[in-house]
Amino acid sequence: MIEVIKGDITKVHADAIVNAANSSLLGGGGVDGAIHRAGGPAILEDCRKIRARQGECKTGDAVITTAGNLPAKFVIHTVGPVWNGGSKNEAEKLANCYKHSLELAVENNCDTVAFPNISTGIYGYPKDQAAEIAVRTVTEFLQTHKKPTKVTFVCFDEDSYSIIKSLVHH
Ligand code: AR6
Repeated sequence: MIEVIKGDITKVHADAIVNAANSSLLGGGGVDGAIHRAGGPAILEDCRKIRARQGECKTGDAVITTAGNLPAKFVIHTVGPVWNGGSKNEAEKLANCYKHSLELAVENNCDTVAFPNISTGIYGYPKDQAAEIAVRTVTEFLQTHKKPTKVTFVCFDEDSYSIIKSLVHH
């Protein structure tokens, strides 16, 4: 099932929450900053280990770490595309963020996963187009996999909340 809520993802009790990170995996502003602040240094420590092992995280890919002090068990860090007008494969890259995050959640036995609205803040992806991709990709995944059983879209602002909500209830 898909649930849509308005709020702060750092407060959500899901098996995994997803972070809208950047390729460095070393933190930033927006939801990334909030997750590292609330989760504490254990998350950054894991991110550094991943970087040492594989280097940067490519756009559309995802990696998993501890959730530190957060109520979630894991944080899945995915790197959304920067909006560049739409002709730079942004849509495919954004869909990959959702798909790869869900695959990683399944590999780690996560039954509940919470997503922020990836790329729609600092990276400038138009909210309506991003929402359509998010809802379509998650819906397809849930239809073709047994797990996770619940995906929550955690919307920080009223606009994103009403856009996602209208797409999910069709
Ligand atoms: N809980 C849920 N959603 C949030 C929260 C929160 N606590 N805080 C912000 N949002 P953004 P991006 C929403 O900018 O566009 C960082 O510097 C926000 O309103 O966090 O993918 C990274 O390091 C928006 O709807 O991520 C990267 O450099 C959504 O989260 C860059 O920003 C995503 O906004 C990534 O940019």
